[in-house]
Amino acid sequence: MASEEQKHGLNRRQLLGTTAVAAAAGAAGVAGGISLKDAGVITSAEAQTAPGAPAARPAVANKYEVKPGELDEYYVFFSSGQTGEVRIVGLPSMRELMRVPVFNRDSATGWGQTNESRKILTEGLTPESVEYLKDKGGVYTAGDLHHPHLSFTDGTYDGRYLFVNDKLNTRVARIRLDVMKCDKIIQLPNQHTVHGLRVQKYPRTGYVFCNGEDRVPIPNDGKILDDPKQYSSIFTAVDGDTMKVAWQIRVDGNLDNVDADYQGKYAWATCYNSEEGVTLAEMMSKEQDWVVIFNLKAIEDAVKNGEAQTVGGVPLLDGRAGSKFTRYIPVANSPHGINTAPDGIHFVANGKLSPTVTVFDARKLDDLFADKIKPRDVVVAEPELGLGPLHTAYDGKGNAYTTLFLDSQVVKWNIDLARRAFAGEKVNPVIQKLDVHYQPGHNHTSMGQTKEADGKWLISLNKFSKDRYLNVGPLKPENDQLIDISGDRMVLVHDNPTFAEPHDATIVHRSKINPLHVWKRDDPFFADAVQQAKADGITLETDSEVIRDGNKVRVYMTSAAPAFGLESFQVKQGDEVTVYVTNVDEVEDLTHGFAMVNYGINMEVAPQATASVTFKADRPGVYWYFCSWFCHAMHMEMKGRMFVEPQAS
Ligand code: CUK
Ligand code: CUA
Repeated sequence: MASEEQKHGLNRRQLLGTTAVAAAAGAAGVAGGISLKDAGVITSAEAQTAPGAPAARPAVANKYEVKPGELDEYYVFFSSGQTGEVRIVGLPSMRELMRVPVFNRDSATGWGQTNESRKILTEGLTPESVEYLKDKGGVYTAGDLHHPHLSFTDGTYDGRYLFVNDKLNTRVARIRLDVMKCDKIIQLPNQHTVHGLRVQKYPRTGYVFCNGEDRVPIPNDGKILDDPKQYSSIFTAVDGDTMKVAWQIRVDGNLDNVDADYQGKYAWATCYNSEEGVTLAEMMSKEQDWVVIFNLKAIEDAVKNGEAQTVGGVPLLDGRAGSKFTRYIPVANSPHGINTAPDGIHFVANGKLSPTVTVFDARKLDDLFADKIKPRDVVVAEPELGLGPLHTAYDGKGNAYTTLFLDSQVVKWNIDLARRAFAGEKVNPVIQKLDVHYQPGHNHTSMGQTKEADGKWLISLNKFSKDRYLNVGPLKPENDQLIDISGDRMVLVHDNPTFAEPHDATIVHRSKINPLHVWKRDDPFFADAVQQAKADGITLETDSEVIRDGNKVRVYMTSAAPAFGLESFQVKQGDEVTVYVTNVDEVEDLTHGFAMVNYGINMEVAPQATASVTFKADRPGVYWYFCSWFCHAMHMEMKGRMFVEPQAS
C-alpha cells in the first residue's frame, strides 16, 4: 500500500534528517533495493551515535528505567531450557521476579519432594515411564523447557494458564497463572520429544499443539531398531482444559516449531529432515524441506468418525504426504521458527540455513486443501534478510523482526514491502539491522503473539555473551537484550544475563494477569491434604497433632510466625512419616518453610497454603526441624525436634 511506503519514507527521513548523508543514504537505500547497512553507509551502532541521537537518548533511558518501588508494565515468562523451570521477569526493568519449578527439582520450594508436586510430576507419566522410574525415585529430575505460551481467548491472552514443553522427556506442563504454580504435567505417548509448542488462539485454548521432533518406531518397544524407514514423528493436540491428548497425527520429516492461526482452522509447523536421515549429512542432503499445514476440522471430523487408530491409548491418524489432514509446502532446507503475524493473515517460516524467510498467506489455505492451488501458491514473499534467520516477531504495525543467528543481528523488515518485492516491484523490505550480542535464537515483542501486538518492546535472546559481562569462567551466561521498538528504529537499551538457557519468552501486559496475594484455603493444589486431614478428624487451620496408622505416621502442624504448632513429635525408626504444615498466617508475603536436618527435606509453605512431605524415619535420634524461609525477627527460633525412637534390635 502506498500509505505504508509513505509512512516508512517519511519516518526514515524524520529520523535521519539531522545528517544529510544519512538521509540521502536512506532514500537511496529504499529506492535501490539495498539496505542502509548492506550499503555500508550506516551501521546500527552509528545510528545510535549519529548526531541528533544523543538528545533522544535520555528520553529512552527514562522510558526503561523502573525506579525503586515502581512496578513494571509487562510480565515476561522466560523458559529456561535445560534448567527445566519457568522464570518470571518484569519488563522493562528485566528484574527477575520469580522462578516456577516445573521439570526440575527445586531446593527452595521442595518441588519434586513434596507430595503435592510429586503427584503432579507422576500422575501424567506413561505406564512405561512409571515402570522405568520405579527404582529411580519415581520422578524425572531433569527437563528441557523451551517454549512458554499463555492460554488465549479470542486472539489474546486470557490470564488462565501458561503451557510449556519438555523436549527431554516428551512432556507438556501447565502453570496456573493465579498462583504461578505448575498444576498438570502429561507425558505424550508414541511421540519422542516435544519441541515446538504453541496454543490455539481462536476461539480459545483449546488445543496445545506439540511437535514431536525425533522419529522413532511406533510402538517403540524394541522390535524395530536400525530401520529408519519405519520411524515416524508425531504431532499432538493436547486439550488445554483437561490436559489429555485430544489426538495425534503421524507426519513425514522431523517437526521443529509450530504456530496456529487466528481463525481456529489451521496449525502450521516447520519440518526438517524430509530426507528422513539419521546422520547430519543425510539430514542436510536435500535442498528443500517443508512447512506442514494441519487442517483442524478435517482431523476432528476423522477422530469423531472413528477413522483414528488407538495407539498408546490415544487416537492416532496418518497425516503423511497425500493425506486429507495435511499439506506440505516446500521451503528451503531446514527451516526453524514459524510465527503467525498479529494481522491474522501472514505467517513466516524462518530459513535457518537459507538467508530468507518464507511468508505465507493463510487466506489461501482453504483453496490449497480444496486442491484449487498448488502448495507454493500460498507463498506471498520470500525476502532475503541475512544469515541464519531463526525466529520472527511482530510489532502490529506491519513490521517484522527476525533474528539472524550467524550475523548476530536483528533485522526489521516490512511485510507489505516484502510482498511487493516478491511480486516484482523494486523495493527493499529491510528497514534496519541492529547488532545483538551474540547469536540470537528467539526474539519476542510485547504482546506480539496476539492480535493486541503493541509494538513497544523487543527482547533478543542471545545464546552467547562472551565479553558483555565480567568473566565467570568457561561457562558463560546468555544475554537477553531489551530493544526499544516504539520509534522508527530499534534502539538497544539493556543487557540482561541469564542462566541456562532461555530459548523463548512471552511478553504479556500486566493487565492480562491477576495473581492471588495469598492462597485460598479451598485450592485444589492441596486438596489431598485437606481430604486426609478430614479423614483423620483434623482441622488443618487449627490442629497440630500426630496420628498413628500402623507404621504410617501423619504429623499435622500449623505454622504461624514464629512458631510451628508442634515443638516436638516422636516417631519410631522405620515409620513412614508424612508432615503436613499449614501456614495460618494471612499476611501477604509471609512464607514459612519446613526443613528437617540431615533428612534432606525442605519445602515452602506460602500464606494460607498447606504443604506435605513423606519420608522414612530410618535414622534414630534427635532431629531439629526448622523454618527455612525468613519470616520473622524470631525466624531462627522457629524450630522443633523430631525424636526417632530406635527400633528394638
Ligand atoms: S528453539 Cu531454541 S532457539 Cu527450541 Cu524455540 Cu529456536
Ligand atoms: Cu517461619 Cu521462618
